Amino acid sequence: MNEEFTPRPEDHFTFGLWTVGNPGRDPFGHEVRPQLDPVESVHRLAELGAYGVNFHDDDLVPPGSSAAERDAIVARFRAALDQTGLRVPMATTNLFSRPVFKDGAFTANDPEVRRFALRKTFRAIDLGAELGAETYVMWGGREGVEADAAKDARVALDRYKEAVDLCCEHIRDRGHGLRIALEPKPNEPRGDLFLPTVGHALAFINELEWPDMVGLNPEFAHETMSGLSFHHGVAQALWHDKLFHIDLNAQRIGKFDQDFRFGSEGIRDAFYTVRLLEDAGWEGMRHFDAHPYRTEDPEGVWDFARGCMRSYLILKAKAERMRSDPEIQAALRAAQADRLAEPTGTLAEIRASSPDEPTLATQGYAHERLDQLVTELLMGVR
Ligand code: GLT
Ligand code: MN
Ligand code: MN
Repeated sequence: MNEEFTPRPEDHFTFGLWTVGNPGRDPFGHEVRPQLDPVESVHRLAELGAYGVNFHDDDLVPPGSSAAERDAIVARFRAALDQTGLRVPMATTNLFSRPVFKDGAFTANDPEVRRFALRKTFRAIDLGAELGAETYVMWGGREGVEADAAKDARVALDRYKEAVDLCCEHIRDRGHGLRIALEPKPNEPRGDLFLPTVGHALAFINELEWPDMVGLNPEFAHETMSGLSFHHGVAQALWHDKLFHIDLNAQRIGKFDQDFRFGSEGIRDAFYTVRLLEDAGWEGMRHFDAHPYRTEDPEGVWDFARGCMRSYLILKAKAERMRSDPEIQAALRAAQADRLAEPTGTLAEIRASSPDEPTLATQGYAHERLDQLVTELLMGVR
């Protein structure tokens, strides 16, 4: 194995307990792998060179645990973190698995369900903060609807805002240093989910009580399910200074939420995403929210985890190569790529200018040459 692509903690790679611990259940079939002990995940991920591990409340502390059981589980988990140096940069709440959330959590019609969801979330926020998390991810898996007659989408957004504001208030009141990252998704498990894309979520943040505390956790699979360019969504989140976290995986348009190993599908968008994050000098966590194929046995899980990180590092090396490749750089000049950074001018300058349409209309941008060169770089012949 090439040394150059060996992950190290400074690469900031993280996994969820629910990712490597995914037992391979799907809507048509049962679990194919035994339950994985979170402490074993900590040790294996640390050995592979990851930086951290994230979790839903229920991934770490099984629902129904007593206070004493919770404390014992957390103490044992913390000991594994201390022993390995692995960190917990992000935490979240499971507001989708239990039957109580079938009509939503924060946007459930029944206020008692909403209060139950918020109390569960407050506890998960406290648990995350206790283990050092700086980001709290909010994925509204059940915030949506199938029967549109049953829920007014505008009122549901009132309730969604109310819930996010209450979570911010709880964080402030407790003095936690956490920021919230909303994770958009168009559908699955509900027919339609609220805050379906990066754009919807960005607009929603402007209506919140503490917009500075809330940003985004875009996921490769989720934007791709909508047929959108993931890296454009990430670029816009960065542009608004709202990229708080990122979920990397792989997905083909038009399929179910595949959550495949990063780089296994959509390699071009994956490449441009890595290049974007690296060019931007983004310091956040490169989190892999992906599942091993259902065909893997327990050992194959670690091939999956290694593969996610290795593909990121290979794409990062490709991005560096793109910067130093003279032919690609010449093609970029022919495309006038650098000139996009030139401001267009003041109102007076533009009024006084005389752009010559016929000349401008006939110029070529040499995109065929440029794109072929980048394609060949990705195909490994450059
Ligand atoms: C769930 C979902 C993911 C979210 C996780 C956080 S859980 O696996 O498919 O996209 O990021 O709640
Ligand atoms: Mn997903
Ligand atoms: Mn995700």
